[in-house]
Amino acid sequence: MAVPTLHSQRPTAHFTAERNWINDPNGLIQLDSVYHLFYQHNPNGPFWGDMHWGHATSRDLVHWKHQPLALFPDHNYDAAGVFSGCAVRVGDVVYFHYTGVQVNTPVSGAQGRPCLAISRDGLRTFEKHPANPLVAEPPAGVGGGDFRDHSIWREADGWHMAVGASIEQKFGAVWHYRSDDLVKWDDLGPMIVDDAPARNGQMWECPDFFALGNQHVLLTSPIPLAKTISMVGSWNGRTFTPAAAPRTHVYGGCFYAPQSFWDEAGRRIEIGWLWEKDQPQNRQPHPRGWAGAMSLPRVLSLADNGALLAQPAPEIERLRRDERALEAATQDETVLENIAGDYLEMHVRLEASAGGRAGIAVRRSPDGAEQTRIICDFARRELWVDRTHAGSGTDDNADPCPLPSAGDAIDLRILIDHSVLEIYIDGGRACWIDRIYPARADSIGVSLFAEAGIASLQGRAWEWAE
Ligand code: DQQ
Repeated sequence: MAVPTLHSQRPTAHFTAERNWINDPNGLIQLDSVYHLFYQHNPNGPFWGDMHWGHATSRDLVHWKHQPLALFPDHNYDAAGVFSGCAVRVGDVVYFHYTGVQVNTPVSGAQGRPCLAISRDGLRTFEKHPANPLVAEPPAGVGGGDFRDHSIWREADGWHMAVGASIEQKFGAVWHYRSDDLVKWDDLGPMIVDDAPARNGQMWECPDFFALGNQHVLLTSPIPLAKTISMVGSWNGRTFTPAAAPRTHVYGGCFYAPQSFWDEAGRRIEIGWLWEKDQPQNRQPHPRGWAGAMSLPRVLSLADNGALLAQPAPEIERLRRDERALEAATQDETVLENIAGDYLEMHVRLEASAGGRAGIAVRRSPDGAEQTRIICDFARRELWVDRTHAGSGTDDNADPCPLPSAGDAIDLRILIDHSVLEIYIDGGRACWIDRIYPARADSIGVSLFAEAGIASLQGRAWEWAE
């Protein structure tokens, strides 16, 4: 077998900026078959700050083309940053609601207000609206630094907007507005206020709210949890009532601030920001010169039992080359002979003897000194990624992911794109996304291991190529 080329730590199927910093996806929309990804971007350095909106386009959700910067902090009301927001289309006109930050200090926080930019020429130019900021003050009880990020949808009675908020800097909340023209917004009060800040955080950033099947879904990224939570529930036009306590949307501790949109094929597609784990201080320049990646585009759906499912968009399968069968068993560890690399995909069924503990090591050096271990503990009923020997970067003790199904076998779809590892469990019923930075050029091996009992796996694997 040919030795695969070792690429850099920069992912290629996952979007990154050519240089400098990126965070949240913004303004996701498909227009005349072209997908548009806008994103939080500091064009002046590989660290968080000076927020603009970057812009990229794709025809297949796999290959992205960089476009000129879309939104600049060039007005008094957004001088301290063009923060996150969304896009909606009315005929040929696209409306971008974003958070204009006038002042951003550690003391007063980001003084965010809903603002609007409009594109009338197929997303080439963007005009800020003269009525900005569209909402002059945050609602009473919501601090000025705790009011930002937008999700907009249409109902029979007009446009609705959700804004991320906190009540008294204690309870996560989402504020609700309604409009006839996307410019003048009426305050309808909170659509949800959380009452469990110890579990669900204190400020709900980046709400993403949408109908899915006969349910409604709310995704939000609470401060200080550093992760996204999901809720499925019911909507009465004024308030959202989750059917159950919020769930961790993606495990692994680097996926944040996702946004989703309906594409022209009627799919709800989500993209989230993946931060770097080898640069904990996001205000320091990253030595690589670029920082931040987007997750693969993920199709959201509901399972028969109402659980939220996420699966990579099928377009990703176009990267597959040279399908091969995988089959192995071990009481200890066995290196898989017919798959290796830093740009590949495996889809396997992993099985352990009753109550065993087994897993798959990826980005593994031949001597095993460097490796990233995906571990399934069928007794504790948990999966996690052990990054202790994965290379550089912090091991931030991300919470383990509860196994979504019963039994001593699990379906794992593992996608490796250089420094990004995405793992889809049991058909997207759970997901772990991680960042890994092996130092060694020969850390490309894959092994099956058993830590307790016997392990076996069966499945298929592909190297990826553009
Ligand atoms: N990122 C943006 C904010 C948002 C935060 C600023 C979440 O609008 O609340 O870059 O990562």
